[in-house]
Amino acid sequence: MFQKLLTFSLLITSSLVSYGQSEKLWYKAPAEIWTEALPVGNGRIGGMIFGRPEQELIQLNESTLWSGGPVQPGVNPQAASYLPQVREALAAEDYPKAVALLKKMQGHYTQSYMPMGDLKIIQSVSSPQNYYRDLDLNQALATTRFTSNGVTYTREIFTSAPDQVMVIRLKASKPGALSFDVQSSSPLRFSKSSRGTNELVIHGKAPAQVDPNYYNSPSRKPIIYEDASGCKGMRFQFQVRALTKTGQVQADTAGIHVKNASEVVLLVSTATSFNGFDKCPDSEGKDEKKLADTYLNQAASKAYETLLARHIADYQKYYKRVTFQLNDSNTPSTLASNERLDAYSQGAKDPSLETLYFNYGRYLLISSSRPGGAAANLQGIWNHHMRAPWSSNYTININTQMNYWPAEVTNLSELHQPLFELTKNISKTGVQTAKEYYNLPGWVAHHNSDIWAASNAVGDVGDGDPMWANWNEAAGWLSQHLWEHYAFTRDKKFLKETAYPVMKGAATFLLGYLIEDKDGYLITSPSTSPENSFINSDGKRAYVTVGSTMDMSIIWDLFTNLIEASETLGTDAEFRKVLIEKKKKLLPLHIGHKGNLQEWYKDWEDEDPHHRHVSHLFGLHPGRQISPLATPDFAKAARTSLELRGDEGTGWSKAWKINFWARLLDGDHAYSLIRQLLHYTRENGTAYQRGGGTYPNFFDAHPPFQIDGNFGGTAGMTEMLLQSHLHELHLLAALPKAWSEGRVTGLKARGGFEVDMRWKDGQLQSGRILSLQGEPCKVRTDHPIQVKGVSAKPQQENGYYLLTFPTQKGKSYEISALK
Ligand code: FUC
Repeated sequence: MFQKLLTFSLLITSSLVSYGQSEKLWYKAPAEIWTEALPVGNGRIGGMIFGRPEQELIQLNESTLWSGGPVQPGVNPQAASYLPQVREALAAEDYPKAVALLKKMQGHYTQSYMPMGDLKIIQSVSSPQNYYRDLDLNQALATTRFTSNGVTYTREIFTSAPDQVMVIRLKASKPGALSFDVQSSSPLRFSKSSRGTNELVIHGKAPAQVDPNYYNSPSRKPIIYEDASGCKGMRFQFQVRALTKTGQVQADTAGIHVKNASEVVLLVSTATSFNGFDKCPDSEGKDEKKLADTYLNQAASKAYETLLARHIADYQKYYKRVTFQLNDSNTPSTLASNERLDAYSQGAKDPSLETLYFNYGRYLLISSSRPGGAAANLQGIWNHHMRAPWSSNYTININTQMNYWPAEVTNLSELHQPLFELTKNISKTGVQTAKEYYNLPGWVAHHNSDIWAASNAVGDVGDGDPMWANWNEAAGWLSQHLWEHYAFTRDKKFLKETAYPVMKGAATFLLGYLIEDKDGYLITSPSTSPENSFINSDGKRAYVTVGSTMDMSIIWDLFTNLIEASETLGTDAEFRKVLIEKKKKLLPLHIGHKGNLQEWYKDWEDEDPHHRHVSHLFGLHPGRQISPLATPDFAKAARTSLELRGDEGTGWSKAWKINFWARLLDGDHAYSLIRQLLHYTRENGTAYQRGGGTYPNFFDAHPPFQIDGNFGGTAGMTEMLLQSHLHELHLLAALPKAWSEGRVTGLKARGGFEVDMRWKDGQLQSGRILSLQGEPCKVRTDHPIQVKGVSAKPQQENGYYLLTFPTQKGKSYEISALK
């Protein structure tokens, strides 16, 4: 049938699609597989829409539906006693011994993010024609349309944040021509009931334990529902109600049966019993039934048009803050989004495909991370696997952080909040972990977490490979996000009440953890460089060592931010003094024999020179320790490191490299990585099977699907346009030749600035800087600019122009090229 659809679809496409689209994903055929389906979400409820005429499938998620319950204390009571032995082994360079001992410092694996269920709409459709489906990023609205026997059927789907339901409207162009059945099910344990004449309810239960997909315990099943000892799993409900003024509706446990209607609205309401990271979701859980009922009844009291208008207004409050346009290409309007991506992968120029990807990143963040909700996980909120890749958890040695890179810079600051909440929770379990696993004060976190805010080294006590499991610098990295939120917003209350105590707790652990090396430098021990390995002095592969560059750079970053924070707040002078002293003694960056930035304590060879992690460049991005402007030698070494690593990598690795090259002020190299990240990737291996790319639905292909690449890509594009990590606004910092003409509005810079820019022939023409805090503004440009009403003239410095001017809070400043 789908082949047929493809042929018929050509008839209608040209009238529906505007030239060079950057705000719509659209297709000529329904999704056959998950990575062709289109995501909708309100931060909590997620749906993947397949757009199938006869058997529509909407795969559902709820962001708090995870396996398991609160982290158990006391899993490994002996753990801390191994720390001195690990350190001794490392001092003696006995790496295998250190690894064996470190395995004894692990706890349980994290729990897994669960799928919730499937909603099916079964409609008998003979020979569908004129098929079309899309996802409109401007309105966060998905539409499927087709004709059959002269009737046009239209389905519109959105997930509303203000009304907390998914809304599906089905319409037939001919009165009474709409007949279908709604069915629901769940891959988890569930029972079904019907309510009244028009409702279907799924009552479900998540497992008490789900092991990661890469781990098979010798002693238990990977999915366990009955856990006699611990807390039983989370409950959930999803309810579907059909509302119509026409036709007949009847419900039983087999489904909702609609006959001869003209228009029907289906409301999908969901809730779980999740009640916080430290509450058993069963015995101390919320009343999920009551919650789902309330959302459903409140939404049902509103007309479809009202629900839609409220949804669009809420969504656009975020989405409209930023616009980004590039000089347009000759994209033929008849190409569907997957075909466009394919053509692009083969070298076609399509700037508005790049801005579409940028807009999609913002769409995905607005749809997967809302204040008060769970943080976006490895798959955002969209997952259909029982044992998802890497548990679809919070992988905090890069991935979760990358999810939030676009938050501040693309003016979505509030959406950063779920990560702060997660960080606060981890800082609480992290105190226990610091005590139990290291016998140290403060808090610590390792490379994985989950909705229960796990902070221990994972590995089922001994199974995890310390190469990834025992990396213990996540607290510093997560703390960076708290500081960045302050840096962009200047919200002192947030800095004082939320950020500072968490940052201080992370530093407190580190002050206890750092030890002196033989030269008197402070180093971490044990230490890894996430998931990478080296060839040690005996020619053997090793990966646990001391003082990796990433560890030291994260600590440098944390101490630097904390020193600034305590100065800003005028608190903790004594503690600040300690940080200043210790910061001076941190093991510094080193340049290796290849001219590269050294990744390891010693100048060892890489075991895998093209490894996807580029952890040692943390100081270049997202840190601010290395920059071509402030530390040119280290920036040069970082460049060499990137060249040695090569551009290949997973989706997120390529996305990170866009950010790195942008920070090296090399727009053309960053751009070549955008082209690689947008490499058309198919699940079935038919084409382009190399790592790292973009699926037909524009989800990032690690592969498999992992959302970080989408977010990292959007952030990287922003970093090419505007940088502000060096206490100045660097306009068009890494503009590639391919983006010679364009316009962006609403980007945010540190210090409380909002920036619009218009450029031509690669040069800034005009723009606007809105000062939200009244701080002095220092602007760096390639060519001289002037600010209306400001007499100061730009000063030349190393090929750049610097212009500093005082600003008034709330005032906009017009900028233009100085002719
Ligand atoms: C880390 C990465 C993998 C993947 C996983 C979720 O282990 O090295 O590439 O992104 O996290």
